[in-house]
Amino acid sequence: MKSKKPKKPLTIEQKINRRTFISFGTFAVLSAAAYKGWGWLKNSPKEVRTVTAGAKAPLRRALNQTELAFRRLYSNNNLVKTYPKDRAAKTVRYNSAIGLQPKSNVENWKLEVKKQSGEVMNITLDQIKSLPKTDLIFDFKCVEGWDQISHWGGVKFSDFIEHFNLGDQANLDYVGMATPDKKYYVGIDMPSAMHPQTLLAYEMNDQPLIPKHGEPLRLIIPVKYGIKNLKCIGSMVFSNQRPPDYWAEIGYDYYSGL
Ligand SMILES: Nc1nc2c(c(=O)[nH]1)N[C@H]1C(S)=C(S)[C@@H](COP(=O)(O)O)O[C@H]1N2
Ligand SMILES: [Mo]
Repeated sequence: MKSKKPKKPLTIEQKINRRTFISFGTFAVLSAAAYKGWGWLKNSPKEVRTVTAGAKAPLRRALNQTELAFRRLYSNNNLVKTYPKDRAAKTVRYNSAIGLQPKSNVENWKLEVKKQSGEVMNITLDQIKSLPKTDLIFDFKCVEGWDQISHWGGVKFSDFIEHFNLGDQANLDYVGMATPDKKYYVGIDMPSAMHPQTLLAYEMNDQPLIPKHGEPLRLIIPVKYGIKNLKCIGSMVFSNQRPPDYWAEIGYDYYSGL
């Protein structure tokens, strides 16, 4: 057997060259992989346009997985932080008015509730006001970047469900809500709707809601961004499919959780 030639120690320059080679080599391989990955994503089909739109299918899959992970992490046992009444803003910010009625129409207002079977219930404001009232003072957050501590009063969505014997409907995956003219609409996953701090609110700062804040009844759902807090609810629908959602249709996150 041939004896092994004793290795000559590398000179400093050789060492540097070798390192440089390895670094550049690694960089080239990773770049190629990134480029290929990008190409794959670029050429992959877009999601089927339904209630969400605009994302590549693999990205939507990833987003939906992320949503699931967050849903599991933030169960209904987690309460949003609340504040004493004196911290609530006296002048409450007002933001956007899609679907709000030009003329106040409280006298004729009714909440239309559509069950999965197609059966429709019409509920009056007085019926809703006859349920126990819950007050909530929390930090309302809009995706546009502002937040404000505000004070709302109304009926817990979960109390509403119980009182009107809608328990079977609450076993479905989603509830959709829309303004009377259907111009603004949101879809809410049932666990968030049934969260103990979700309200069908008819008061702000102990006063009946004024038109620009959603008279006579609005959704206050502190586990979501402002976009989901529909002002002026006209109808409600229960289903296992995602109900249409105004902002999700133009690319915002369907879940919009905090
Ligand atoms: N009907 C209706 N509800 C709506 C909106 C809207 O344009 N129309 N805007 C949403 C957004 S983006 C926010 S931040 C809040 C703002 O509620 P506020 O005007 O009472 O502050 O309402 C939400 N609910
Ligand atoms: Mo918003």
